[in-house]
This record gives sequence, C-alpha cells and structure tokens, in this order.
Amino acid sequence: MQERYATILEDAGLDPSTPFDGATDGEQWYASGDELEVTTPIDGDTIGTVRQATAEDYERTVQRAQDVFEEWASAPAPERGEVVRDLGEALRDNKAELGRLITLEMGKIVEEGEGEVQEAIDIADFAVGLSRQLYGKTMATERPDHRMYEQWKPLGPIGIITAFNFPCAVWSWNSCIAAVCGDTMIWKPSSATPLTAIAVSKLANEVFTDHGYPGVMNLTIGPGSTVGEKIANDRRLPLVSATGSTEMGYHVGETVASRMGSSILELGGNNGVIVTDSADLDLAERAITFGAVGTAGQRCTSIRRVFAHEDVADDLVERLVSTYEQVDIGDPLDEDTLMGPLIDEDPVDSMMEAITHLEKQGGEVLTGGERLPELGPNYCQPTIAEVEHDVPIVKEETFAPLLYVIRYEDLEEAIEWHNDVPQGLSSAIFTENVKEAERFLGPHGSDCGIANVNIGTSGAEIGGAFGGEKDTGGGREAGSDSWKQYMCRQTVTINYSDEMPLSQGIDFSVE
Ligand code: UN1
Repeated sequence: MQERYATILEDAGLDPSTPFDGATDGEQWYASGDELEVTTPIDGDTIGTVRQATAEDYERTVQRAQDVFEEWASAPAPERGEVVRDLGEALRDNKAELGRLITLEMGKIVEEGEGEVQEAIDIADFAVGLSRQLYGKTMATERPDHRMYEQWKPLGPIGIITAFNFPCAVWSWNSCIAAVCGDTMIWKPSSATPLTAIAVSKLANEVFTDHGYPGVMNLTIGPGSTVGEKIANDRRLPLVSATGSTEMGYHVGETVASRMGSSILELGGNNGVIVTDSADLDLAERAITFGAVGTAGQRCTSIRRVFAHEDVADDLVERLVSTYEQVDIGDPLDEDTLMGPLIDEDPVDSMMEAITHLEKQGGEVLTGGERLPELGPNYCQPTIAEVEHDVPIVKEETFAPLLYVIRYEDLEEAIEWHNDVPQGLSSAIFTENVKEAERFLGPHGSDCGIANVNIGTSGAEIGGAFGGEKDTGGGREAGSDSWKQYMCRQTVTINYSDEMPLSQGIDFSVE
C-alpha cells in the first residue's frame, strides 16, 4: 500500500497493518467469515482486509442490540441526546481525517468527503435538538373527564443498510435519529466502503462506552446475500432502513413487509432539471455542473436529465460543454481535482453501454463520452449527450456522470416528460418567472419527493425530509418529522371520571 494511503488510515484511527474485524457490539470487535479485500478506486491499491461477519457473528450483534434496547429505551430522551451530542463532537474533531478516508475508499474529492462528514455533524446537531422535541399531540375527547393523547415510544433494535456513495452521511441520518428516539441498531454498510464504517463505528463505540451505553450502534460487515438477507428477514428488527438500488429496495421492501415490519427505502433517482426561457443561465450552468459532475455522478440525487427550452438550449449547452471541458479529472486526493474515479469499472462500462444505446437511438454526444485509461480503469470523461425525450435509455438511472439534454417548447410538455420515468427522487426548475415555478411545484408539477427552484437536485440539507416517490421507494430520512418512523406511536385515553361512558354514545347498560 502507498505510504500516503497508510497515513490516511492511521489518521482516521485505523491500523493499516492488521486485518480488520467486520463486526462490533459496541465494545468488542469480532468476525470469523471470509476476508474481504478493500481497494481504493483511485488506483486499485489494496488498502485493507476485513474479516466479514458469519451467521453467528450476526446473531451475536443483533442479540446485543436487542439486550441493550431495554436500557437505552428507558434513558430519558434528552440524556440520549447528550450522547449523540458527543458523537457529533467526535465527528467534528475528525472531520478532515474521515473526509480523506472517504475519498480514499470511495473516490469522491476531498471537498465532498469532508462535506459528507459535515452532513453527519449537522444531523447529530439536529438529533440533539430533537431529543427534547419528540412531541405527541393531545386530542379533545368526546367523553367527559377523559384525556386523550398520543405518545411516541422507542421502536426496538432496527436494521440500517447503506450504499457505497455516502458511506458516512446516510448511516448518520439513520443512526443519530434512531439513537435519540431510543432505538438500538445493527448497521450493514456497503462492502465497497467498510473502512469508513469501521472508523466511524470506532468513534461511536468510544462515545457510547464513555456514557455507559455500549451496544446502541452496532456494525456487521458482510455480503447482502447473508447479512442483508438476515436483516430483512429478522423479526426482531421492526424497522429496516435501506439505501441503494431500486432492485435491492424491491427485494428488501417485499421481504420486510412479508413479516409485517416497516421499511424506509431510499432508492434510485433519475433527477431532472427544467431550464425555462426566463432562467438565469449562469446559475443553471453552475448548478447543473455540480449536480451532474459532482461525486462523479454517483449521488442518488445527481442530475441526469436537463430539459432546456429551445430558446435557451444552444446557449446553455455551449456554456455546459465549455465548463465540462475544463473539469480537472484525476486523483481525488489532489485538491485541484473536481472529478475523481467511479467506484469501480462497472459504472464506467454501464455509461459506455448507455452511450452506445443513445447513439443508436439518434442521440448525440456533445462532450466527453470516453474512458480515461491513462488514469485507470475507473475513470471516464463527464459526458453530455443530446437526446429526444422518448429515447428509452433516458428512463434508466445510469450511476455515472452522464447527462442527457432534451429540448422542449412548452412547459407543460417538459413537466410531463420530466415525470415520465419510474423514479421520483429530486427535481428542479430554473426560472425567473413565478408562474412557471408555481406550475412546477403545483399538483400537476414535479412528482418527486424533492422539488427545487433555482437550485440543483443534489446537495440537500439535512433539515428537510429526504427521499422520493415511485421506484425511489417512498421513504423519508433525515430532517422534518422523519423521526416518527423510528418510534412507535401510542394513542392513550384516560378516564378520570366515576362513570363509564362509551364513545359514539353507545348505551350498553345491563338493566
Ligand atoms: C445519496 O446520494 O444517497 O442531497 C444521498 C444530497 C446529499 C445526500 C445524497 N445530501 O445530494
């Protein structure tokens, strides 16, 4: 391993010379399954080996989450918030180090790696405040001297499954909120990014142990076919939050539902931006570049489709092509780089296949379109292709920096095309015209979980509920009232009268 890679691991609290154990119960680390070799997408160098969890290791971890639940759920919520506050502080203290580890393991540039840790810090802060605001409603009852209210109780140990592209932030959205809600958890990260999971779990272990609550946040690294399957089928886990492909989500969602569990699914997107003839093209160009090229197009919120009004399309395309051609591609650890490698060669292959399809269907590559073998097999050029709206490949999510530009004449038509895909995560309109913006936001506008005006589709703040409709899975994570899914709602009615009146005025007296 390159020395600079070993330094990154050390700085993030990982000993580069040892194989890592892939499971923890908050105190001990263990795992006796097959070894997983971890490579960096930067140059394919091996940066670690992880012993994966076996069925017995999984059992130990989930048992622990179940045992600890009783005590953790009994702690007052603000006390749970204090622990999450310290987790947020630990993340703050290690932001730069974790950010670089994310870059090394996943390939996003350092700026974005650190941004992801910031997202985790932000949700920790949000969760601390929330720990004093787990409000229930009080309702007016129809019976005299009765009181009715609802209260929110911890749900149980829960399962968290996360994807490679946000190896820290998506865990934090779930774990920080679940923790203040009184849940314990078992986390299965992507097998492509286990080291980030181990590094943040080490921090979590220290913080929770210091507070006398080890075992709230637990980790099991292992293949989806074993650990993922077990989580989906495990009746001890009333909730499974899963982020990843739509295909995975269908399977997890169906499996969890078949045992009456609930799931939060955050799956694929196919995010579109409408640029109207009144748009500020300078803003649109900047937002589209970040949205489509940022994270090498590997966000579920990445911009994949731009609907450009025909009066501004040429101008917009010219600006985008010129910007795209100036993007520095290369080593994501280098601070001049704007786009690093993709996670491995598969998405590069998928992007090349998509380009072949669209060219056969009359589309045209405007810039990019090539692999960059001189940098390595995981690198490619960010690409813009112009296509007609009904080209079939446009309905698919290609998890790579491939942007489709589609010209339109009429806003209603653009909205219709925009919605005519299976996915429904994020969307945006660029316009200076309030009527156009409101049409896009109105009942016949965007059908996505997120809709923005003069902002791209990616880079959502944690304060809002994050997620989308249709094949995106319907789940909502992070801010707003997403916390309610991590708790059990209980409706309580108390009779403090000396009578036994029945609701609906029913008389059931035995005379
Ligand atoms: C994801 O790609 O799975 O809105 C999450 C964003 C980030 C989160 C993306 N805050 O782009």
